Amino acid sequence: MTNNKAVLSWLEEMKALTTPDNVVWIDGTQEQIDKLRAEAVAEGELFKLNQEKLPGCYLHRTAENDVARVEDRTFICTTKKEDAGPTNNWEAPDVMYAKLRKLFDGCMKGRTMYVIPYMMGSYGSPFSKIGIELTDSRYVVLNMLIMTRVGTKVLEELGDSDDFVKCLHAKKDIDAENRYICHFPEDNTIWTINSGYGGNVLLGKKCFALRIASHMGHKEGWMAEHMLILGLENPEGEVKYIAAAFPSACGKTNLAMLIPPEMLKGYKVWTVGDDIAWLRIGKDGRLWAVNPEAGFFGVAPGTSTKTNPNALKTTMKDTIFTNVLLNTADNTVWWEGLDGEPPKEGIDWKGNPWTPESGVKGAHPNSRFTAPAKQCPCISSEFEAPEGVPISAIVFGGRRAKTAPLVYEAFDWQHGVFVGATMASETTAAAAGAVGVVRRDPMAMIPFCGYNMADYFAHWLEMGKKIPNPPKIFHVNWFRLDENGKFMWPGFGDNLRVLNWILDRCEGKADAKETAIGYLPEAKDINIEGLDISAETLEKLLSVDKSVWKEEVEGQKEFFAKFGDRLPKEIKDEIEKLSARLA
Ligand code: OXD
Ligand code: MN
Repeated sequence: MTNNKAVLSWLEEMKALTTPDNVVWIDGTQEQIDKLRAEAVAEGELFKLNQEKLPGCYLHRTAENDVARVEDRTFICTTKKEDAGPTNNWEAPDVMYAKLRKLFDGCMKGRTMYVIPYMMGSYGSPFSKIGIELTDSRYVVLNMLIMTRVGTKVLEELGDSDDFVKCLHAKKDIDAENRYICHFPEDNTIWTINSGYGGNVLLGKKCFALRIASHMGHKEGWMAEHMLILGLENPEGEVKYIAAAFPSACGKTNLAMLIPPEMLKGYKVWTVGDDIAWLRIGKDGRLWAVNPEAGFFGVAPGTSTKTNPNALKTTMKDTIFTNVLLNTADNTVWWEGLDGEPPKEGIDWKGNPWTPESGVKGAHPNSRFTAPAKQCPCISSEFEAPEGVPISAIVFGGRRAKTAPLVYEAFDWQHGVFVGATMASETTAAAAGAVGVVRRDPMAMIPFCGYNMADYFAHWLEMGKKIPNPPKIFHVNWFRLDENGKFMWPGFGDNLRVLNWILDRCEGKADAKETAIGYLPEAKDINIEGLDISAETLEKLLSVDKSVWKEEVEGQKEFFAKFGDRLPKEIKDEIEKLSARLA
Protein backbone atom coordinates (compact mmCIF):
# COMPACT_ATOMS: atom_id res chain seq x y z
CA MET A 1 0.00 0.00 0.00
CA THR A 2 2.99 2.31 0.28
CA ASN A 3 6.54 2.78 -0.94
CA ASN A 4 7.47 4.79 2.14
CA LYS A 5 10.92 3.48 3.06
CA ALA A 6 10.69 4.39 6.74
CA VAL A 7 7.39 2.52 7.06
CA LEU A 8 8.57 -0.51 5.13
CA SER A 9 11.89 -0.93 6.90
CA TRP A 10 10.25 -0.58 10.32
CA LEU A 11 7.60 -3.11 9.29
CA GLU A 12 10.31 -5.57 8.20
CA GLU A 13 12.03 -5.17 11.55
CA MET A 14 8.80 -5.77 13.48
CA LYS A 15 7.93 -8.77 11.32
CA ALA A 16 11.35 -10.26 11.96
CA LEU A 17 10.76 -9.79 15.68
CA THR A 18 7.20 -11.12 15.93
CA THR A 19 7.19 -13.56 12.93
CA PRO A 20 3.50 -13.39 11.92
CA ASP A 21 2.26 -15.92 9.35
CA ASN A 22 0.49 -13.19 7.35
CA VAL A 23 0.48 -9.45 7.06
CA VAL A 24 -2.74 -7.61 6.17
CA TRP A 25 -2.80 -3.89 5.42
CA ILE A 26 -5.93 -2.10 6.58
CA ASP A 27 -7.21 0.07 3.76
CA GLY A 28 -10.32 1.43 5.45
CA THR A 29 -12.79 0.09 2.83
CA GLN A 30 -16.22 -1.18 3.85
CA GLU A 31 -15.48 -4.39 2.01
CA GLN A 32 -12.50 -5.10 4.23
CA ILE A 33 -14.42 -4.08 7.36
CA ASP A 34 -17.19 -6.54 6.48
CA LYS A 35 -14.65 -9.30 5.93
CA LEU A 36 -12.92 -8.63 9.26
CA ARG A 37 -16.23 -8.60 11.10
CA ALA A 38 -17.24 -11.90 9.53
CA GLU A 39 -13.90 -13.48 10.46
CA ALA A 40 -14.10 -12.15 14.00
CA VAL A 41 -17.59 -13.63 14.37
CA ALA A 42 -16.45 -16.97 12.96
CA GLU A 43 -13.58 -17.08 15.46
CA GLY A 44 -15.74 -16.06 18.42
CA GLU A 45 -13.93 -12.78 18.88
CA LEU A 46 -17.12 -10.84 18.21
CA PHE A 47 -20.75 -11.76 18.70
CA LYS A 48 -23.15 -10.41 16.07
CA LEU A 49 -26.00 -8.59 17.78
CA ASN A 50 -29.58 -8.24 16.53
CA GLN A 51 -29.00 -6.59 13.13
CA GLU A 52 -32.52 -5.23 12.88
CA LYS A 53 -32.38 -3.43 16.20
CA LEU A 54 -28.65 -2.75 16.23
CA PRO A 55 -27.35 -2.79 12.65
CA GLY A 56 -23.59 -3.19 12.37
CA CYS A 57 -23.28 -3.76 16.14
CA TYR A 58 -21.19 -6.43 17.83
CA LEU A 59 -20.32 -7.60 21.31
CA HIS A 60 -16.86 -8.49 22.54
CA ARG A 61 -15.73 -9.92 25.86
CA THR A 62 -12.20 -9.37 27.12
CA ALA A 63 -10.38 -11.76 29.40
CA GLU A 64 -11.51 -11.43 33.01
CA ASN A 65 -8.07 -10.20 34.06
CA ASP A 66 -8.02 -7.53 31.36
CA VAL A 67 -10.84 -5.05 31.86
CA ALA A 68 -9.21 -1.68 32.49
CA ARG A 69 -6.12 0.42 31.93
CA VAL A 70 -3.23 -0.81 34.05
CA GLU A 71 -1.31 2.15 35.36
CA ASP A 72 1.20 0.08 37.30
CA ARG A 73 2.19 -1.63 34.03
CA THR A 74 2.37 1.62 32.03
CA PHE A 75 5.85 3.05 31.47
CA ILE A 76 7.41 6.20 30.09
CA CYS A 77 10.84 5.21 28.83
CA THR A 78 13.09 8.24 28.50
CA THR A 79 16.88 8.28 28.57
CA LYS A 80 16.86 10.28 31.79
CA LYS A 81 14.59 9.16 34.62
CA GLU A 82 13.88 12.78 35.61
CA ASP A 83 12.30 13.36 32.21
CA ALA A 84 9.53 10.90 33.04
CA GLY A 85 9.12 12.44 36.49
CA PRO A 86 7.84 11.12 39.81
CA THR A 87 4.29 10.40 38.67
CA ASN A 88 5.21 7.95 35.89
CA ASN A 89 6.72 4.49 35.97
CA TRP A 90 10.06 4.70 34.27
CA GLU A 91 12.55 2.39 32.66
CA ALA A 92 15.55 3.19 30.46
CA PRO A 93 14.67 2.67 26.77
CA ASP A 94 17.45 0.13 26.08
CA VAL A 95 16.51 -1.92 29.15
CA MET A 96 12.81 -1.87 28.32
CA TYR A 97 13.34 -2.63 24.62
CA ALA A 98 15.49 -5.61 25.60
CA LYS A 99 12.87 -6.90 28.03
CA LEU A 100 10.02 -6.42 25.53
CA ARG A 101 11.95 -7.92 22.61
CA LYS A 102 12.06 -11.17 24.56
CA LEU A 103 8.29 -11.04 25.04
CA PHE A 104 7.54 -10.08 21.45
CA ASP A 105 9.99 -12.61 20.05
CA GLY A 106 7.99 -14.87 17.72
CA CYS A 107 4.72 -14.01 19.46
CA MET A 108 2.71 -13.64 16.23
CA LYS A 109 3.64 -17.07 14.94
CA GLY A 110 0.47 -18.67 13.58
CA ARG A 111 -1.23 -15.28 13.68
CA THR A 112 -1.91 -12.42 11.29
CA MET A 113 -0.32 -9.03 11.73
CA TYR A 114 -2.59 -6.16 10.76
CA VAL A 115 -1.01 -2.90 9.66
CA ILE A 116 -3.25 0.03 10.58
CA PRO A 117 -2.23 3.41 9.15
CA TYR A 118 -4.22 5.96 11.15
CA MET A 119 -4.57 9.64 11.61
CA MET A 120 -5.31 11.59 14.77
CA GLY A 121 -7.15 14.72 13.67
CA SER A 122 -9.06 15.31 10.48
CA TYR A 123 -7.72 14.89 6.95
CA GLY A 124 -6.02 18.00 5.69
CA SER A 125 -5.72 19.64 9.10
CA PRO A 126 -2.28 21.12 9.80
CA PHE A 127 -2.61 19.80 13.37
CA SER A 128 -3.18 16.15 12.50
CA LYS A 129 -0.59 13.49 13.29
CA ILE A 130 -0.11 10.03 11.89
CA GLY A 131 0.47 6.70 13.56
CA ILE A 132 0.80 3.14 12.31
CA GLU A 133 -0.31 0.37 14.63
CA LEU A 134 0.78 -3.22 14.09
CA THR A 135 -1.47 -5.62 15.95
CA ASP A 136 -2.51 -9.26 15.95
CA SER A 137 -6.03 -8.39 17.12
CA ARG A 138 -8.99 -7.95 14.78
CA TYR A 139 -10.85 -6.37 17.69
CA VAL A 140 -8.18 -3.68 17.80
CA VAL A 141 -8.45 -3.14 14.05
CA LEU A 142 -12.23 -2.80 14.17
CA ASN A 143 -12.07 -0.42 17.13
CA MET A 144 -9.32 1.68 15.56
CA LEU A 145 -11.49 1.97 12.43
CA ILE A 146 -14.09 3.68 14.63
CA MET A 147 -11.83 5.68 16.93
CA THR A 148 -9.44 7.09 14.31
CA ARG A 149 -9.26 7.80 10.58
CA VAL A 150 -7.78 4.70 8.99
CA GLY A 151 -6.58 3.56 5.60
CA THR A 152 -5.00 4.38 2.25
CA LYS A 153 -5.69 8.08 2.54
CA VAL A 154 -3.52 8.27 5.67
CA LEU A 155 -0.57 6.78 3.79
CA GLU A 156 -1.15 9.29 1.00
CA GLU A 157 -0.97 12.11 3.54
CA LEU A 158 2.18 10.59 5.05
CA GLY A 159 3.89 10.45 1.63
CA ASP A 160 7.55 9.56 2.11
CA SER A 161 7.84 11.23 5.51
CA ASP A 162 9.13 9.32 8.51
CA ASP A 163 7.03 11.45 10.85
CA PHE A 164 4.68 8.84 12.26
CA VAL A 165 4.27 7.13 15.62
CA LYS A 166 5.38 3.50 15.51
CA CYS A 167 2.93 1.39 17.49
CA LEU A 168 3.27 -2.31 18.14
CA HIS A 169 0.69 -4.44 19.94
CA ALA A 170 0.43 -8.16 20.52
CA LYS A 171 -2.19 -9.98 22.58
CA LYS A 172 0.28 -12.76 23.31
CA ASP A 173 -1.23 -14.70 26.26
CA ILE A 174 -3.08 -11.84 27.99
CA ASP A 175 -0.76 -12.62 30.85
CA ALA A 176 -1.30 -9.93 33.49
CA GLU A 177 2.13 -10.61 35.01
CA ASN A 178 3.83 -9.78 31.73
CA ARG A 179 1.54 -6.99 30.59
CA TYR A 180 3.37 -3.86 29.47
CA ILE A 181 2.15 -0.56 28.06
CA CYS A 182 5.37 1.22 27.11
CA HIS A 183 6.02 4.60 25.59
CA PHE A 184 9.29 5.73 24.08
CA PRO A 185 8.61 9.42 23.47
CA GLU A 186 12.16 10.06 22.27
CA ASP A 187 11.60 7.69 19.34
CA ASN A 188 7.88 8.19 18.77
CA THR A 189 7.28 4.57 19.64
CA ILE A 190 4.67 2.64 21.65
CA TRP A 191 4.93 -1.08 22.42
CA THR A 192 2.20 -2.91 24.29
CA ILE A 193 1.80 -6.58 25.02
CA ASN A 194 -0.41 -9.07 26.89
CA SER A 195 -3.57 -6.98 26.92
CA GLY A 196 -6.63 -6.74 24.72
CA TYR A 197 -8.46 -4.00 26.68
CA GLY A 198 -9.19 -0.80 24.73
CA GLY A 199 -7.36 1.74 26.86
CA ASN A 200 -4.19 -0.35 26.70
CA VAL A 201 -4.31 -1.38 23.05
CA LEU A 202 -6.15 1.23 20.97
CA LEU A 203 -2.85 2.99 20.73
CA GLY A 204 -4.17 6.12 19.03
CA LYS A 205 -6.06 7.09 22.17
CA LYS A 206 -4.38 7.42 25.57
CA CYS A 207 -0.96 6.20 24.41
CA PHE A 208 -0.53 8.44 21.37
CA ALA A 209 -3.06 11.27 21.64
CA LEU A 210 -2.17 11.95 25.29
CA ARG A 211 1.15 10.45 26.40
CA ILE A 212 3.20 10.78 23.22
CA ALA A 213 1.32 13.89 22.06
CA SER A 214 1.83 15.71 25.39
CA HIS A 215 5.55 15.15 24.93
CA MET A 216 5.33 16.42 21.33
CA GLY A 217 3.31 19.44 22.44
CA HIS A 218 5.91 20.29 25.06
CA LYS A 219 8.61 20.30 22.40
CA GLU A 220 6.55 21.98 19.71
CA GLY A 221 4.60 24.58 21.72
CA TRP A 222 1.10 23.14 21.93
CA MET A 223 -0.87 21.04 24.43
CA ALA A 224 -2.45 17.59 24.42
CA GLU A 225 -5.08 17.45 27.15
CA HIS A 226 -7.55 14.99 28.69
CA MET A 227 -10.45 17.30 27.87
CA LEU A 228 -13.87 17.23 26.33
CA ILE A 229 -14.75 20.06 23.95
CA LEU A 230 -18.29 21.38 23.70
CA GLY A 231 -20.00 24.24 21.95
CA LEU A 232 -22.76 25.98 23.88
CA GLU A 233 -25.27 27.75 21.67
CA ASN A 234 -27.40 30.43 23.34
CA PRO A 235 -30.96 31.34 22.32
CA GLU A 236 -29.54 34.04 20.03
CA GLY A 237 -27.69 31.35 18.08
CA GLU A 238 -24.17 32.28 19.22
CA VAL A 239 -21.88 29.36 19.98
CA LYS A 240 -19.05 29.56 22.52
CA TYR A 241 -16.66 26.69 23.16
CA ILE A 242 -15.52 25.18 26.44
CA ALA A 243 -12.75 22.62 27.03
CA ALA A 244 -13.07 20.66 30.26
CA ALA A 245 -10.82 18.21 32.08
CA PHE A 246 -12.20 15.68 34.53
CA PRO A 247 -10.62 12.49 35.79
CA SER A 248 -11.90 9.25 34.22
CA ALA A 249 -15.56 8.45 34.79
CA CYS A 250 -16.63 11.85 36.17
CA GLY A 251 -19.21 12.24 33.42
CA LYS A 252 -17.13 13.82 30.67
CA THR A 253 -19.10 12.09 27.94
CA ASN A 254 -22.38 13.16 29.58
CA LEU A 255 -21.29 16.78 29.86
CA ALA A 256 -20.03 16.81 26.28
CA MET A 257 -23.51 15.70 25.10
CA LEU A 258 -25.60 17.59 27.64
CA ILE A 259 -29.30 18.13 27.00
CA PRO A 260 -30.59 21.44 28.39
CA PRO A 261 -33.31 21.23 31.02
CA GLU A 262 -36.85 22.20 30.05
CA MET A 263 -36.43 25.71 31.53
CA LEU A 264 -33.44 26.44 29.30
CA LYS A 265 -34.81 25.02 26.09
CA GLY A 266 -33.41 27.83 23.97
CA TYR A 267 -29.88 26.54 24.59
CA LYS A 268 -28.13 23.75 22.74
CA VAL A 269 -24.92 21.84 23.38
CA TRP A 270 -22.82 20.65 20.44
CA THR A 271 -20.20 17.96 20.98
CA VAL A 272 -16.75 18.43 19.48
CA GLY A 273 -15.03 15.79 21.62
CA ASP A 274 -15.59 13.76 24.77
CA ASP A 275 -12.09 12.81 25.90
CA ILE A 276 -9.09 14.45 24.26
CA ALA A 277 -8.26 17.96 23.06
CA TRP A 278 -5.20 19.20 21.22
CA LEU A 279 -4.83 22.89 21.89
CA ARG A 280 -2.88 25.50 19.93
CA ILE A 281 -2.57 29.22 19.77
CA GLY A 282 -4.51 30.47 16.76
CA LYS A 283 -3.60 33.31 14.42
CA ASP A 284 -6.14 35.46 16.25
CA GLY A 285 -4.27 35.05 19.55
CA ARG A 286 -6.88 32.76 21.09
CA LEU A 287 -6.53 29.14 22.14
CA TRP A 288 -8.00 26.72 19.56
CA ALA A 289 -8.92 23.08 20.14
CA VAL A 290 -9.32 20.03 17.92
CA ASN A 291 -10.56 16.59 18.91
CA PRO A 292 -8.03 14.19 17.40
CA GLU A 293 -10.39 11.20 17.67
CA ALA A 294 -13.13 9.99 15.33
CA GLY A 295 -15.18 7.98 17.81
CA PHE A 296 -16.26 7.65 21.42
CA PHE A 297 -14.97 4.93 23.71
CA GLY A 298 -17.56 5.54 26.40
CA VAL A 299 -18.40 3.83 29.67
CA ALA A 300 -21.68 1.96 29.19
CA PRO A 301 -23.04 1.50 32.76
CA GLY A 302 -25.06 4.49 33.84
CA THR A 303 -25.74 5.55 30.23
CA SER A 304 -29.50 5.88 29.77
CA THR A 305 -32.15 8.05 28.16
CA LYS A 306 -32.12 10.07 31.36
CA THR A 307 -28.35 10.54 31.73
CA ASN A 308 -27.23 10.69 28.11
CA PRO A 309 -29.79 10.06 25.36
CA ASN A 310 -27.35 11.36 22.74
CA ALA A 311 -24.71 8.77 23.64
CA LEU A 312 -27.35 6.08 23.58
CA LYS A 313 -28.52 7.11 20.10
CA THR A 314 -24.91 7.21 18.93
CA THR A 315 -24.55 3.51 19.80
CA MET A 316 -27.56 2.29 17.84
CA LYS A 317 -25.50 1.23 14.82
CA ASP A 318 -21.94 0.31 13.83
CA THR A 319 -20.91 0.09 17.47
CA ILE A 320 -18.74 -2.42 19.29
CA PHE A 321 -19.86 -3.15 22.84
CA THR A 322 -17.26 -4.59 25.20
CA ASN A 323 -18.05 -6.49 28.41
CA VAL A 324 -21.74 -5.57 28.58
CA LEU A 325 -24.57 -8.04 29.23
CA LEU A 326 -26.02 -9.91 26.27
CA ASN A 327 -29.81 -9.94 26.45
CA THR A 328 -30.50 -13.39 25.05
CA ALA A 329 -34.21 -12.74 24.47
CA ASP A 330 -33.44 -10.62 21.41
CA ASN A 331 -29.65 -10.47 21.11
CA THR A 332 -29.39 -6.88 22.23
CA VAL A 333 -27.25 -5.45 25.01
CA TRP A 334 -27.88 -4.26 28.54
CA TRP A 335 -25.93 -2.71 31.37
CA GLU A 336 -26.63 -1.53 34.89
CA GLY A 337 -28.27 1.88 34.77
CA LEU A 338 -29.87 1.47 31.34
CA ASP A 339 -33.59 2.39 31.21
CA GLY A 340 -36.33 0.02 32.15
CA GLU A 341 -36.33 -3.36 33.78
CA PRO A 342 -33.25 -5.56 33.46
CA PRO A 343 -33.72 -8.47 31.06
CA LYS A 344 -35.08 -11.63 32.65
CA GLU A 345 -31.99 -13.49 31.54
CA GLY A 346 -28.81 -13.01 29.63
CA ILE A 347 -25.10 -13.75 29.43
CA ASP A 348 -22.94 -11.61 31.68
CA TRP A 349 -19.64 -9.97 30.76
CA LYS A 350 -17.76 -13.05 31.89
CA GLY A 351 -19.77 -15.21 29.50
CA ASN A 352 -21.85 -16.84 32.25
CA PRO A 353 -25.65 -17.27 32.26
CA TRP A 354 -27.18 -14.40 34.21
CA THR A 355 -30.50 -13.34 35.74
CA PRO A 356 -31.31 -10.28 37.88
CA GLU A 357 -31.19 -12.68 40.83
CA SER A 358 -27.64 -13.82 40.08
CA GLY A 359 -26.27 -11.34 42.58
CA VAL A 360 -23.49 -10.22 40.20
CA LYS A 361 -23.28 -7.39 37.73
CA GLY A 362 -24.37 -8.21 34.20
CA ALA A 363 -22.02 -5.67 32.68
CA HIS A 364 -18.54 -4.89 33.97
CA PRO A 365 -18.52 -1.41 35.63
CA ASN A 366 -15.93 -0.38 33.03
CA SER A 367 -17.74 -1.96 30.09
CA ARG A 368 -17.65 0.22 27.00
CA PHE A 369 -19.14 1.20 23.68
CA THR A 370 -16.99 2.18 20.73
CA ALA A 371 -19.14 4.33 18.46
CA PRO A 372 -18.50 6.64 15.49
CA ALA A 373 -18.65 10.29 16.63
CA LYS A 374 -20.44 11.34 13.44
CA GLN A 375 -23.50 9.33 14.53
CA CYS A 376 -23.95 11.51 17.58
CA PRO A 377 -27.19 13.53 17.21
CA CYS A 378 -25.48 16.59 18.73
CA ILE A 379 -22.14 16.36 16.93
CA SER A 380 -20.80 19.84 16.25
CA SER A 381 -20.69 21.15 12.70
CA GLU A 382 -17.08 22.06 13.60
CA PHE A 383 -16.16 18.49 14.61
CA GLU A 384 -13.74 18.18 11.71
CA ALA A 385 -12.87 21.85 11.26
CA PRO A 386 -9.16 21.80 10.35
CA GLU A 387 -8.27 24.63 12.75
CA GLY A 388 -10.65 23.42 15.46
CA VAL A 389 -12.74 25.74 17.62
CA PRO A 390 -11.78 28.81 19.70
CA ILE A 391 -11.94 28.14 23.44
CA SER A 392 -13.60 30.72 25.71
CA ALA A 393 -13.27 28.80 28.98
CA ILE A 394 -11.21 25.97 30.39
CA VAL A 395 -13.00 24.02 33.09
CA PHE A 396 -11.35 21.68 35.57
CA GLY A 397 -13.35 19.40 37.80
CA GLY A 398 -13.30 16.45 40.08
CA ARG A 399 -15.42 14.28 42.26
CA ARG A 400 -15.12 15.86 45.71
CA ALA A 401 -17.58 15.13 48.50
CA LYS A 402 -16.74 18.18 50.61
CA THR A 403 -14.00 20.52 49.51
CA ALA A 404 -14.74 22.19 46.22
CA PRO A 405 -17.78 24.41 45.72
CA LEU A 406 -20.09 23.95 42.75
CA VAL A 407 -18.03 26.39 40.69
CA TYR A 408 -15.30 28.99 41.03
CA GLU A 409 -13.16 31.03 38.71
CA ALA A 410 -9.39 31.36 38.91
CA PHE A 411 -8.00 34.85 39.45
CA ASP A 412 -5.83 34.67 36.33
CA TRP A 413 -4.01 32.14 34.09
CA GLN A 414 -1.25 31.42 36.60
CA HIS A 415 -3.76 30.81 39.37
CA GLY A 416 -5.81 28.75 36.91
CA VAL A 417 -2.82 26.51 36.25
CA PHE A 418 -2.52 26.07 40.00
CA VAL A 419 -6.23 25.21 40.22
CA GLY A 420 -5.71 22.57 37.52
CA ALA A 421 -2.55 21.31 39.17
CA THR A 422 -4.38 20.82 42.48
CA MET A 423 -7.27 18.86 40.97
CA ALA A 424 -8.23 15.79 42.91
CA SER A 425 -10.95 13.19 42.66
CA GLU A 426 -12.28 10.06 44.19
CA THR A 427 -11.26 7.06 42.07
CA THR A 428 -13.68 4.98 39.96
CA ALA A 429 -13.65 1.74 38.01
CA ALA A 430 -12.03 3.10 34.79
CA ALA A 431 -8.59 2.15 36.06
CA ALA A 432 -7.65 -1.00 37.93
CA GLY A 433 -7.22 -0.48 41.69
CA ALA A 434 -9.21 0.67 44.69
CA VAL A 435 -12.45 2.58 44.14
CA GLY A 436 -13.44 5.63 46.22
CA VAL A 437 -9.99 6.80 47.30
CA VAL A 438 -9.04 10.48 46.90
CA ARG A 439 -6.35 10.82 44.34
CA ARG A 440 -4.53 13.94 43.21
CA ASP A 441 -4.89 14.19 39.48
CA PRO A 442 -3.57 17.46 38.02
CA MET A 443 -5.52 18.44 34.90
CA ALA A 444 -6.81 14.80 34.92
CA MET A 445 -3.46 13.98 33.33
CA ILE A 446 -1.74 11.91 36.03
CA PRO A 447 -2.13 8.67 34.07
CA PHE A 448 -1.54 10.35 30.72
CA CYS A 449 1.27 12.89 30.94
CA GLY A 450 4.17 11.59 28.86
CA TYR A 451 6.86 13.61 30.65
CA ASN A 452 7.76 15.10 34.01
CA MET A 453 4.64 16.75 35.39
CA ALA A 454 6.67 19.58 36.89
CA ASP A 455 7.74 20.43 33.32
CA TYR A 456 4.13 20.01 32.27
CA PHE A 457 3.05 22.69 34.78
CA ALA A 458 5.87 24.90 33.49
CA HIS A 459 4.61 24.32 29.94
CA TRP A 460 1.11 25.40 30.93
CA LEU A 461 2.56 28.55 32.54
CA GLU A 462 4.67 29.22 29.46
CA MET A 463 1.70 28.75 27.12
CA GLY A 464 -0.24 31.30 29.19
CA LYS A 465 2.44 33.88 28.53
CA LYS A 466 2.21 33.22 24.81
CA ILE A 467 -1.58 33.38 24.41
CA PRO A 468 -2.49 37.02 23.84
CA ASN A 469 -6.15 36.27 24.55
CA PRO A 470 -6.26 33.31 26.94
CA PRO A 471 -9.46 31.56 27.99
CA LYS A 472 -10.58 32.06 31.58
CA ILE A 473 -10.10 29.07 33.86
CA PHE A 474 -12.76 27.59 36.16
CA HIS A 475 -13.25 24.68 38.54
CA VAL A 476 -16.50 22.78 39.00
CA ASN A 477 -17.67 20.02 41.32
CA TRP A 478 -20.97 18.31 40.50
CA PHE A 479 -20.47 15.77 43.27
CA ARG A 480 -20.71 17.64 46.56
CA LEU A 481 -22.55 15.65 49.25
CA ASP A 482 -24.77 16.81 52.09
CA GLU A 483 -24.63 15.56 55.70
CA ASN A 484 -26.63 12.48 54.67
CA GLY A 485 -24.29 11.57 51.85
CA LYS A 486 -26.75 12.73 49.15
CA PHE A 487 -25.67 14.69 46.08
CA MET A 488 -26.65 18.32 46.56
CA TRP A 489 -26.55 19.29 42.88
CA PRO A 490 -28.79 17.50 40.34
CA GLY A 491 -26.03 17.43 37.71
CA PHE A 492 -26.58 16.20 34.14
CA GLY A 493 -28.60 18.72 32.06
CA ASP A 494 -28.72 21.17 34.93
CA ASN A 495 -24.95 21.58 34.74
CA LEU A 496 -25.84 23.96 31.90
CA ARG A 497 -26.84 26.48 34.57
CA VAL A 498 -23.23 26.52 35.74
CA LEU A 499 -21.82 26.64 32.20
CA ASN A 500 -24.00 29.69 31.59
CA TRP A 501 -22.46 31.51 34.54
CA ILE A 502 -19.02 30.52 33.27
CA LEU A 503 -19.64 31.90 29.79
CA ASP A 504 -21.28 35.02 31.20
CA ARG A 505 -18.12 35.58 33.25
CA CYS A 506 -16.05 35.23 30.09
CA GLU A 507 -18.09 37.98 28.52
CA GLY A 508 -18.05 40.19 31.61
CA LYS A 509 -21.82 39.74 31.99
CA ALA A 510 -21.99 38.07 35.43
CA ASP A 511 -21.05 39.08 38.95
CA ALA A 512 -18.78 37.22 41.32
CA LYS A 513 -17.44 37.63 44.80
CA GLU A 514 -13.78 37.32 45.63
CA THR A 515 -12.98 34.50 48.07
CA ALA A 516 -9.80 32.85 49.30
CA ILE A 517 -9.92 30.23 46.53
CA GLY A 518 -11.12 32.31 43.59
CA TYR A 519 -14.17 34.17 42.27
CA LEU A 520 -17.46 32.55 43.23
CA PRO A 521 -20.96 33.33 42.03
CA GLU A 522 -23.45 34.69 44.52
CA ALA A 523 -26.41 32.35 44.89
CA LYS A 524 -28.50 34.78 42.83
CA ASP A 525 -26.07 34.48 39.91
CA ILE A 526 -26.92 30.83 39.24
CA ASN A 527 -30.29 30.39 37.58
CA ILE A 528 -32.17 27.73 39.57
CA GLU A 529 -35.60 28.45 38.13
CA GLY A 530 -37.55 25.21 37.83
CA LEU A 531 -35.08 23.32 40.02
CA ASP A 532 -36.04 21.59 43.20
CA ILE A 533 -33.22 23.18 45.19
CA SER A 534 -33.58 25.48 48.17
CA ALA A 535 -31.69 28.75 48.39
CA GLU A 536 -30.03 27.28 51.46
CA THR A 537 -28.71 24.26 49.53
CA LEU A 538 -27.35 26.54 46.83
CA GLU A 539 -25.61 28.64 49.49
CA LYS A 540 -24.04 25.45 50.82
CA LEU A 541 -22.99 24.37 47.34
CA LEU A 542 -21.26 27.71 46.98
CA SER A 543 -19.66 27.79 50.40
CA VAL A 544 -15.95 27.56 51.10
CA ASP A 545 -15.08 25.94 54.40
CA LYS A 546 -11.73 27.42 55.38
CA SER A 547 -10.83 24.64 57.80
CA VAL A 548 -11.45 21.97 55.13
CA TRP A 549 -9.39 24.06 52.70
CA LYS A 550 -6.50 24.36 55.14
CA GLU A 551 -6.37 20.57 55.23
CA GLU A 552 -6.61 20.55 51.46
CA VAL A 553 -3.56 22.80 51.23
CA GLU A 554 -1.60 20.32 53.33
CA GLY A 555 -2.53 17.56 50.88
CA GLN A 556 -1.48 19.77 47.98
CA LYS A 557 1.89 20.54 49.56
CA GLU A 558 2.54 16.89 50.17
CA PHE A 559 1.75 16.10 46.56
CA PHE A 560 3.89 18.90 45.14
CA ALA A 561 6.84 17.90 47.35
CA LYS A 562 7.34 14.94 45.00
CA PHE A 563 8.58 17.26 42.30
CA GLY A 564 11.36 18.82 44.38
CA ASP A 565 13.23 21.67 42.75
CA ARG A 566 11.71 21.00 39.36
CA LEU A 567 8.34 22.38 40.52
CA PRO A 568 7.88 25.85 38.96
CA LYS A 569 8.26 28.74 41.34
CA GLU A 570 4.86 30.07 40.24
CA ILE A 571 3.16 26.97 41.68
CA LYS A 572 4.99 27.42 44.98
CA ASP A 573 3.98 31.08 44.98
CA GLU A 574 0.34 30.19 44.38
CA ILE A 575 0.25 27.75 47.26
CA GLU A 576 1.77 30.40 49.55
CA LYS A 577 -0.77 32.94 48.37
CA LEU A 578 -3.64 30.51 48.95
CA SER A 579 -2.39 29.74 52.47
CA ALA A 580 -2.17 33.45 53.21
CA ARG A 581 -5.71 34.07 51.95
CA LEU A 582 -7.03 31.21 54.09
CA ALA A 583 -5.22 32.42 57.22
C1 OXD B 1 -10.98 6.76 29.42
C2 OXD B 1 -10.30 7.03 30.68
O1 OXD B 1 -11.15 5.59 29.08
O2 OXD B 1 -10.05 8.21 30.95
O3 OXD B 1 -11.35 7.73 28.73
O4 OXD B 1 -10.01 6.09 31.41
MN1 MN C 1 -10.48 9.57 29.38
